[in-house]
Amino acid sequence: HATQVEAGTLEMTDRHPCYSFKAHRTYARMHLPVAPRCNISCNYCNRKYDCVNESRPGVTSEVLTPEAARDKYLLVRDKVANLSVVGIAGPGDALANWGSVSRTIKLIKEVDREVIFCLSTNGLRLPDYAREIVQLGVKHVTVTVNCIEPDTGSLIYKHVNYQGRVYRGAAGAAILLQNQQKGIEFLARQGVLVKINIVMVKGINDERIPEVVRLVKGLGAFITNIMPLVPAPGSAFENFAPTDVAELNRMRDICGQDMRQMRHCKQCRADAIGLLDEDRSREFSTAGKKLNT
Ligand code: CLF
Ligand code: SF4
Repeated sequence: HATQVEAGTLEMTDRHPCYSFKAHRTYARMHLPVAPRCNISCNYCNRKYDCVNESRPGVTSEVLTPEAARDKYLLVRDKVANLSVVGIAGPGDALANWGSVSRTIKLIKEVDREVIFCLSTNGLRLPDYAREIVQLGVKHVTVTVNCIEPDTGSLIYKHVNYQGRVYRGAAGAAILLQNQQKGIEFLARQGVLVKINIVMVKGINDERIPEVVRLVKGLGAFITNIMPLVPAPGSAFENFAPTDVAELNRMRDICGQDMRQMRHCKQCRADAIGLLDEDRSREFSTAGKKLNT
């Protein structure tokens, strides 16, 4: 599909440190940890830590109310140069906490018309909230898509909690994958720039990543970010080897023939602040503590 992206959105993207390689040494992002709960269970996740889809394990962060998040934004905006993006990336899933997340966005919009909002989600609830995301003017959404068929999904997702029921194995994965795909297509058609994060896990989904990339390209996604597995202590994948960097880069090269690739991801904390290369979260944290890094 031809994605209808407005010129204004592309201008914003030039100031987005994750979507634009050029921007990442100049423009800073701030994550607001307003999303504590999650509605699925990824085998690479340990719930004590931040959402691994978007952030690295081994650190935990405070959780803020929407009002406290706005106040923190105002404080940080005055101290961090070129702060262009407010992202919501956990510690759980942005759409499993949509009340707090949408309220946070509204409160910040009341005090700042310029800032770019960015959301990261597993995509389960996209069919429910994609329309509201668009109405709020959010133009940058990341969805983590690790596979496109339920059998592989059953190796990655323990369960999916949907409409009051828990679905396990391939049945749960089928719901998740279908909702992800529907949501990505809807957002892309509405001119949202959708980034797809893919966690590369050897022996589980690695060989089929090119198929994932081709599918999401067809749905209108803007860029893919193939990320290494960082085995989280206490997760089902804790004894897996971290993804080999050479293999990761080879996969990015292969997929780069089909689709724009992000290669400068830092697997940030859910409360990260600053340039991607210089996390200043501790400077502004009231409760965040490092656990075991
Ligand atoms: Fe944050 Fe993610 Fe938005 Fe960036 S992070 S919600 S798109 S503003 Fe960026 Fe960090 Fe990688 Fe994410 S470097 S983990 S890709
Ligand atoms: Fe953990 Fe994120 Fe997966 Fe939820 S979506 S289980 S927080 S890695």
